[in-house]
Amino acid sequence: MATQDNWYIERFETTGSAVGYRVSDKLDEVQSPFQRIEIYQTTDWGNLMLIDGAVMLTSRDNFLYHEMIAHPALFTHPAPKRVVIIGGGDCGTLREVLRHPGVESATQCDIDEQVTRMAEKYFPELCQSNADPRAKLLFDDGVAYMRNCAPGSIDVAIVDSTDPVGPAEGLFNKAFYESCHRALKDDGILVQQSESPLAQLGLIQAMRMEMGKAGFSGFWTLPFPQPCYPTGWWSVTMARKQGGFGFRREDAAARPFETQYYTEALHQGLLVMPPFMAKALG
Ligand code: AG3
Repeated sequence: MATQDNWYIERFETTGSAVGYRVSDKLDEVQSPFQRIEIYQTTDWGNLMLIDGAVMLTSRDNFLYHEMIAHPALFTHPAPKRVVIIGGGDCGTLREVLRHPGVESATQCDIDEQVTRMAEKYFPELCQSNADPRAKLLFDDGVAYMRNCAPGSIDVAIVDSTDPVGPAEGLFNKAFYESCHRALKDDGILVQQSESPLAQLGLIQAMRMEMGKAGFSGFWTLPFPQPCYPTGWWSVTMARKQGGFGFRREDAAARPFETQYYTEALHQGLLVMPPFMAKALG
């Protein structure tokens, strides 16, 4: 809810900090069977989506997150054709994935159809690839979806979830990662949003541990700015069954689509871990 002076503030008790937006209007609110979704119009950041009070995205800065959860993994994989997105109901990740001409199918499985309905209305630019014949939108339990995937059938699995509480809790443990491991081909890649490297290195470490127990052997965490999330700095973590994190640099440089943040040089730089992260993550 917006405060009396028309600022929406998301407070992070554990870090003693907050992120806030001046809002000019409340556009919508729906209580789905899973969560409460609210949409505000802000004075400077376009529309704002909250889920259970947590900022999910703004029109103005979601390109950072969506480019970074999609392109590094897709340019690390030798030839990604079959992509699955768990969560990602706002369709922003799906749009980035479908920019890759080699992708033959991208299936998005979000538990909550209302997130997509709200995105279609208030973030139509994120949904512009939903009618792409390669796109498939499912509204179902992502944990069950991955469990039932044919073994060795997926090139890249992307987990674009909310924080690891509530509906997303089951996406951060060994059982889920085992399903991902089984569903991925041998050269497949799992990539998951992994919260703030400034505030939640312990969580990132725990995720990598659970992924390791599920059979993944290599991990790489990429930090990037994301002003609308706790601490303003965010991360994605990639995991592989085999192989490293060198990427198709030439293909990334020659990408046949525009990006606002991702470049091959930026990606190259992210193969060097900031020392404080290297120290904690090894
Ligand atoms: N997924 C990450 C949301 C986490 C934000 N956490 C918070 N505000 N406390 C966003 C979905 C974008 N496709």
